[in-house]
Amino acid sequence: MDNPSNRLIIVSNRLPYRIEPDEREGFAFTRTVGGLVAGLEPLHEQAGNVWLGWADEPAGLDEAGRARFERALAERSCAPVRLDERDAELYYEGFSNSALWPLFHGFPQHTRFDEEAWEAYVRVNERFRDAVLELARPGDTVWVHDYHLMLLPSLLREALPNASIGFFLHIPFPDYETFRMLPWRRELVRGVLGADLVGFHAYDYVRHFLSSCRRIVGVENESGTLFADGRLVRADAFPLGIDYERYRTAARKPEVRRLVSAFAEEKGHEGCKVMLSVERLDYSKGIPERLLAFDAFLDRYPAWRGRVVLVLVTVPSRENVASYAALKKQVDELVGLVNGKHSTMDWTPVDYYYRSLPFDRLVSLYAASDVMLVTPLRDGMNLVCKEYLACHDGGGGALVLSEMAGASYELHEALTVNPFDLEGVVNAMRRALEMPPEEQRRRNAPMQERLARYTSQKWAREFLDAADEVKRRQAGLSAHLLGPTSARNLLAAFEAARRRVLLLDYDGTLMPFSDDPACVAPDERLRELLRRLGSNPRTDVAVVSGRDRATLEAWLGDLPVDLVAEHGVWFRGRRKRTWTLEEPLSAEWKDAVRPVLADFVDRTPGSMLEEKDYSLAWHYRMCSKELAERRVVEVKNALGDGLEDRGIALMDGNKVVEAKPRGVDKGHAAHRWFRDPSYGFVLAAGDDRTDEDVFEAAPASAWTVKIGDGPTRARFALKNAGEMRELLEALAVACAEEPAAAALPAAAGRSASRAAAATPSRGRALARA
Ligand code: GDG
Repeated sequence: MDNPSNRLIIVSNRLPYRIEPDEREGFAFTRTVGGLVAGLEPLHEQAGNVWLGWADEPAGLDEAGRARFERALAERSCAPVRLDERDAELYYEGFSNSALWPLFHGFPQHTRFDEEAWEAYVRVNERFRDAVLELARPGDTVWVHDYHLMLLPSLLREALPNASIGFFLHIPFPDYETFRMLPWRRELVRGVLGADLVGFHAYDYVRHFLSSCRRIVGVENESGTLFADGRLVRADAFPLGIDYERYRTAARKPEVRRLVSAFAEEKGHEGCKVMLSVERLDYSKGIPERLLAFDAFLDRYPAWRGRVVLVLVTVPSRENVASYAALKKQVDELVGLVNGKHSTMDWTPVDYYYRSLPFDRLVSLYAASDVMLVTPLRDGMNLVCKEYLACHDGGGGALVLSEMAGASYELHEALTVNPFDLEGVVNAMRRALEMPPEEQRRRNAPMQERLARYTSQKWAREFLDAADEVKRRQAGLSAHLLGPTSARNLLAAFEAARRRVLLLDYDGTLMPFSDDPACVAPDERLRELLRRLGSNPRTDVAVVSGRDRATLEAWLGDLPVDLVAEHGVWFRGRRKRTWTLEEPLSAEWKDAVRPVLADFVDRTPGSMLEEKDYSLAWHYRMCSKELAERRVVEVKNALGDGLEDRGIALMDGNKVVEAKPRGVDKGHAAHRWFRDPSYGFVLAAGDDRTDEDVFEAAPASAWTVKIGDGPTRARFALKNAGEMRELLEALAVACAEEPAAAALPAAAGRSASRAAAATPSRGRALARA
């Protein structure tokens, strides 16, 4: 976003305008208020930036009216996404607000999982993708908002691999135990991981998200940095603020002060205090619980009867969702109950409104209220409490705030309550009503200072700066990736060499990982590829693996390739086809180690023991990371000293600890080829810790390639096994183009560019060239 010609495309479910029918024009636009809009408004107003969201055309417009409508949208830099009516209903009410909203807020009883609604959610996310693609230009930043569009980042990523894409979730991200109830949990996590930067209101939500990434799709993180499909992604907390100045100044406007006085006169007669609550009518906001607490308060402290009014403003919301209609009925009844029970001839305890208020009216209510009750059962952030404080800048006011709102992380000077603890809420109501003005100011001042500093505008700026930073870090990393130039050079070196050797790890390099190691038999395409490369008279191929020899033989034994099993214990040449021990070894030690590892398998659900001829491997790919980390230390402590005396070493691999004879490693095994000077081209590729031994042992001129992310001694990196496959395909194509008498160095001088031009399916790494 540093370059002003690069635009920001803001994408959210709705546009920042309410579009309503209007008799004269056919439609009327009203700016919606709220934190999201306030934060993004200044950015949206910058030339070129666009806001994209679902907006239906008002009914009954003629052609001229429709043209006027389009113009009105364009003048406001808005791009509408039109949705099929049935899809819109299923996506919005059926999935977003009946599955995601309740589950993410911890209300499984209101959660409905419906396959048809999910399918509509997918379709609508795709519809949004198409709309963004129509607009997006190279260099644009796309910022996707909220739970309605969790698939959009990865849908966009597929189409625009290098685009800058941010995602912000405005609601809580639930803990793993809750999130995993979703039948489509994998798709949603994957969907979000298409972004470069994933933002949440609070660090706890970041933690939960990272935990789901790890446990659901196996993507680990290091302090919030993840590698998803080889691409760096960051997840972090960006607590949304408010447009502080807007509320502060509004509360001082003469017309608002007049409303405040009128209100105070009406409600505050004879010293009657006002407690206020304002929110959308939503079960997450804890409205019935608040009413019950108020009822209990009036029972417990009768002296307050007639001296306090609860002004309860509930804004209509999602009325077509059944649980919301039921809540409306419940709140109506409770208000009736409390008023029926406590009212007197000249005092009604609950002043209840079911409507949205104009901005000035809302601000005057904030300013006139002695106590603000914000007691949601769960709330991503909650802006109302922040707005209340802004309207009391320089004055008093007491804020009762739920610990379950994201805002409570920042506003700890408020009277914080557990909204499920009725007694606690009752006590907080009393303390707030009786709080001396001096204490009110002392508590509010530091909160107001922070809110005035970290505004919604600052929030937006920080998010976009952080997204830029991710792009810079990605660029730094890709310098190491095998880019087009290096790929061209590699191919040229391959073609030029009279003899060449390819040393290839198996798991994670030739085949992607699977939870079950037995399930990664080579597919026919891979076998064919190895056959083509291995049959080339100038090319030797060796699969250098930690696998046992029986498996390697069953999967690859008929191919013209050398095999190394158990990290170098066994060698099997392509011609003799018999296994030989690289050096004499003993397996007696296994009897002592086996029961110890078996014990760890029993104590660590999801782990398993693999027995090979000369090694024992304890795999923990399927275990929870926290537990595995502890157990790895314990395994090493339990085995450590005793093993050393027997000449056995413990080796860390990819989600595996392996006990094996010391000195046996892939690096030693690779010397067989490295010491042969006739190889003019050496390629060694692997993804694991154990492949680092090969990279270390390789001659400086070798093309060492690490598959995946993380620190490595290899000179180059490819993102995943898929890209490795593409590289091998390109080499196989180059082999096929060589003349039949290819054993001769005749082809050595051929230019790589000619080969590159002749090989259309060279794979992405090379195709970029
Ligand atoms: C979601 C998350 C997160 C309310 N009544 C009236 C009115 N409002 C305005 C408030 C405030 C906004 O609506 C409500 O924002 P909240 O943050 O309190 O709650 P949600 O609508 O649930 O918003 C929430 C937020 O997204 C932003 O990320 O904080 O956790 O649930 O700005 O002032 N405005 C007017 N009349 C009303 O009657 N004019």
